[in-house]
Amino acid sequence: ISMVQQVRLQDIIYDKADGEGVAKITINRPEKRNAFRPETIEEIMRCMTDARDDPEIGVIVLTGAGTKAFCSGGDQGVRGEGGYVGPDKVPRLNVLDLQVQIRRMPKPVIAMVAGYAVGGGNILQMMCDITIAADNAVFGQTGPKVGSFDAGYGSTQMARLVGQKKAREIWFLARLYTAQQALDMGLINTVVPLEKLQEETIVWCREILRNSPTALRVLKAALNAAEDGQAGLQELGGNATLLFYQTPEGNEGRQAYLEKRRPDFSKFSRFP
Ligand code: 2NE
Repeated sequence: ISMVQQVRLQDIIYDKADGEGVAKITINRPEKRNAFRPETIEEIMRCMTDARDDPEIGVIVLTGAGTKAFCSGGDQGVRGEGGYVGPDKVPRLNVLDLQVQIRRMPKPVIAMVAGYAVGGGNILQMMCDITIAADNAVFGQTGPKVGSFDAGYGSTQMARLVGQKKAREIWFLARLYTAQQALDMGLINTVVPLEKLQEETIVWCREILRNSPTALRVLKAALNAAEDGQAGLQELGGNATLLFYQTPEGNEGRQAYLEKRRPDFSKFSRFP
């Protein structure tokens, strides 16, 4: 039996089970359909950083408490002029930082969606590498109805997932879509009965965890790089450095510097 470590923060729950390799971040504001406020995002980002740094963790699951919602986007009750306002009274759109953090996370992030994934909540599931949805899931953008939009990843990533025509429909009409419709348009990866959602997510996590972590990390960086321009190449390039630092050739340079001698790279082959 693995020990579950659970940390309950103000707006989220963070779970890690010993030896399982999975970290789970649950937005815990079910009375607001798991809408996020600045504190929610700050807490998620803190746990994402912990999961990234923890060598035991190979997959991160992002989800919402209860079965009614994954996340209903920004909490309109704390929306001020210029962003969402927390205890420090500063208006923030820090969900954009979380989107980037998920994008750059060198481990797969899975969205486990029951109920509504709308507005900024739909964008969060789009930023995840894989989305597993329950058959009661509902997806869509409400921004144009409530005077909001995401003209960053919320638009560009959506168009890449579902195509330009469909992305324009989703944003311009602000309709809601069933899990099956979302699957058919390429917005998510699979739909399962609600009562099987956790079980199916664990199956996907375990399959991923059996695979080479380095292969997964470089593949994610490569899939990002094709879309992310200079930032994407920086991420992919960082992986090349990480691998090079593990080679005798890379270490010859460091060793020579420390020994105050000229490096001898002659023994390393020039591959065709
Ligand atoms: C999610 C949805 C469709 C659910 O409908 P339903 O009927 O199941 O629940 P209900 O009764 O609407 O909601 C239950 C409680 O949750 C609150 C509601 O106000 C309600 O509170 P009480 O009346 O019981 O006190 N609630 C739900 N979503 C909330 C939210 N986002 N903010 C604050 N309170 C919320 C339905 O609730 C809905 O349409 N919600 C609003 C979705 C929305 O417009 N989200 C914001 C989009 S903009 C955004 O996320 C964004 C962006 O575009 C760019 C940057 C950053 C963020």
